[in-house]
Amino acid sequence: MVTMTTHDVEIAIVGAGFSGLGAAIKLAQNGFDDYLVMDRGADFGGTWRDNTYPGAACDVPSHLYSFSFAQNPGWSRSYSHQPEIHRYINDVAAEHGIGAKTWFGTQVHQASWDEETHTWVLDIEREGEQSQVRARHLVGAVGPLCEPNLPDIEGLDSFAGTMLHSARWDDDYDFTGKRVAVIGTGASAIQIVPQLGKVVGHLDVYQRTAPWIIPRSERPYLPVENWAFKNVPGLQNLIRGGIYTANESVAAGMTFAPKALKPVEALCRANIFKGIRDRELRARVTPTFAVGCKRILKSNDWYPTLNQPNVDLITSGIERVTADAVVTADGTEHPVDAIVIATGFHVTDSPVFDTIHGVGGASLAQVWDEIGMQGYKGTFVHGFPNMALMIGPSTGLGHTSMVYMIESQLNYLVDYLKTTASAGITRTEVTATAQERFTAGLQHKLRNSVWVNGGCSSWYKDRNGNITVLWPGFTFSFRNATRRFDVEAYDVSAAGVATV
Ligand code: N01
Repeated sequence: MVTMTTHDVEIAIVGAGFSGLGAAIKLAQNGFDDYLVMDRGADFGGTWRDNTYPGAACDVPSHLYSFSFAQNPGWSRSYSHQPEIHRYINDVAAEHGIGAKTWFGTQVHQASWDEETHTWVLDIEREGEQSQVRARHLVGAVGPLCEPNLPDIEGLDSFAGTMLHSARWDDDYDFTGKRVAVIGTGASAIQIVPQLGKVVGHLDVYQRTAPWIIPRSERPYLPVENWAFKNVPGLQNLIRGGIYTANESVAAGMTFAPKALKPVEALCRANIFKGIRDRELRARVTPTFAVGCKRILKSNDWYPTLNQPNVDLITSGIERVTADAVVTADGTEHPVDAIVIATGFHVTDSPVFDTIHGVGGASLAQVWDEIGMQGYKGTFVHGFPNMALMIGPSTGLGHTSMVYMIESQLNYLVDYLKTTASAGITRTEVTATAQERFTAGLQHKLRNSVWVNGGCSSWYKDRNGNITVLWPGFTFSFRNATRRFDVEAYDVSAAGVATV
């Protein structure tokens, strides 16, 4: 009989992107040194490591899209591109020595709650070897945008050319002169298409729903600005604060007063008017839902690319794919050498949910299948003791930096660990009542939001049409809600001892 090696650790962190790295740093800073980070990839960065498609960049300004405790005076542009963000994350990890406690190339196949010992048992595979990690606390930090979603299109499997998902790019594939199809017109596609449009022979862009797009005010920083960011005390904080405040005003429109988004719509319409001369094309790129219902995109080169003679915007739906072509509903065959799938991610139906088993062995997928993706303060889930989910249910944003939300969760996580450690608590489970009340409060706020009433379908909604991904309202209210670990919302006990 083969005995499996078990590694014991106090805190297991799965995922080494912004949130997993942030968790490791905050734990170390607060004296919780017995942690282990695991990630299937080869370095830090998560989504910013995996999304290497041409043009990948952030649509939150650089100074806000970074840790408040690791500000970067050296950002080269007002909006950062993927290689620079990836580098930043790895630099921060190195500065804090997190690599020493991180296992890369490690796939976590399953995580199961062990009621007898009040621990999580993780079945992992590292360098081809199966083993287990046993941890008192589990921090799930894989992020919501990690599992590519392939569209359910007849014949897609039979395509004989090259097929790439935006988040699984092949840097070696040469698009020069090729006939290429891009499926999707979301945040990823609008960055990919202008880059491909420069090199391909012909590009077909398959649009199911036109997105709202505002101009992107990106520019390189001047050396004098970088000098000032580095040397003028408080300047970066001032900039972060300014961007943060401006973004929060959009939150009000999205959640409480959708009419307040009218100026944003006017900006988008002016962007279309300026970018596209052809009336018929203008009509096809003009969205028919309320601005803000889906993520508002930022681009200066999307519309100009659609005007190019080598680019076609195809709005007749895709009927099927053959070995060498995309066939549209109007019966036209569009021959292609490569298909780029930019259809997003499994967010509310992530396969990761099947791999986490809580009390009684029920998986997160089974539990959420019944009640929808819900949790408490975006972090803890009833039925899954001692497990904190970073960017968990109801923490997503349509208007500002996720790093702010992550840092709020980190406050909560650290206070949870301090509270339970000092009281000798080994099992902490949010009560069903606390979770239900919290969820009901969110759904109440959401009922007037543009995400619900804006007339669109989006990845913000689950299969029942409920918004379980987004935080409704201002992010400072999430910061306030997570400032202190409110142990009274939890059932707590110590190993071998009844509920205390
Ligand atoms: O994915 P999406 P994404 N046939 O789900 C279409 C973040 N991000 O990867 O709108 C044809 O938004 C779908 O059409 P429709 C950001 O949070 C950020 O682009 O459903 N089309 C849509 O057009 C973002 O929101 C950045 O009708 C199909 C597209 O595919 C999130 O990641 C950059 C289809 C999917 O859009 C996801 O963005 C990139 C089908 N069967 C990503 N199925 C920045 O910071 C889907 N579609 C800039």
